[in-house]
Amino acid sequence: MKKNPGITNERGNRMNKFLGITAAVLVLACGCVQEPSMELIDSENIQNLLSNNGYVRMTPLGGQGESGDGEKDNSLPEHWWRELSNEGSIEFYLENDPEMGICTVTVIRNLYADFNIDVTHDGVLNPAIKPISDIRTRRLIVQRTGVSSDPHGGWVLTHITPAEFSLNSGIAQEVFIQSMKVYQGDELTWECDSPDTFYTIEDGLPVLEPGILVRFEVEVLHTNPQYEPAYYVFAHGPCPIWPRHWMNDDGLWGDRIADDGVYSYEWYIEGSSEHWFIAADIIDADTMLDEDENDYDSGAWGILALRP
Ligand SMILES: [Ca+2]
Ligand SMILES: [Ca+2]
Ligand SMILES: [Ca+2]
Ligand SMILES: [Ca+2]
Repeated sequence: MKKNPGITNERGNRMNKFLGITAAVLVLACGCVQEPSMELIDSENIQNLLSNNGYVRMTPLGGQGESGDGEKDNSLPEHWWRELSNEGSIEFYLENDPEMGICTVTVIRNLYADFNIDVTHDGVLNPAIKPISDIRTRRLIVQRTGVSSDPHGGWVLTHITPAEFSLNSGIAQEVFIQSMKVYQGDELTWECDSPDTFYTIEDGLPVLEPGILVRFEVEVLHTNPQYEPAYYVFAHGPCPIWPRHWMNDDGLWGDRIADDGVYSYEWYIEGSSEHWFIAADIIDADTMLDEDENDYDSGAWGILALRP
């Protein structure tokens, strides 16, 4: 009922479109850049700028969290967590010729991980593993603001999109994030309704101030719901105790309206957290209800946050 159900095709077309463009421009693989002993060309400077940049990197959705404590929802596993096993090389796609002094770059990374899931509520940690093969996509804008003798040939990073996690396993993805909103009280302080939206790294990212009460609201889509509930939604970020928390649409724990399709999690920003980003994560109930089937199905958006 949210937006258009043809989103999968639309995304596929978008990917084909930019791959088509970039094939004609330039494809760079990480790890092959020369030391700056000689003057680098723009594409090399851009790759060097982005290779170790904190805005390009983002931790995958690992870490522990609330996972069916028997009070909120018995159908959730006793434990579940993701464990990264291998990150593929970073691929940079320059979407236009950097000659003009401004360039949009798509950064793609393949992630291989284990989905550890323990559905037997026996007080014993006895998980099985489902394989995860994901692709993480983020777009960035870089600009040449200085001269060629400046660091990275004068290129600086100015904008980023959220990172989008999609399945790359051959399994049809049925669950998608549709929007993310951050509130302080009744004030909407940050929002995103497309992973193609660019935000300035200067002041366009969500600002998470330690000790401040924030509410994260997320809308989602399941294209083929089979169970009730059909999916589970989680927040990741600088949260108390765990970096991952269950989001609810029950009208409770900060959720303003029950059953309106808006999932919420409200918390005081944990200043000691190492997780200085905010992510929304949906997992198909089909994935969560058994340990045996190779059916990992999840989608997520994540955005880095600013700390005042
Ligand atoms: Ca168990
Ligand atoms: Ca709600
Ligand atoms: Ca299943
Ligand atoms: Ca599925």
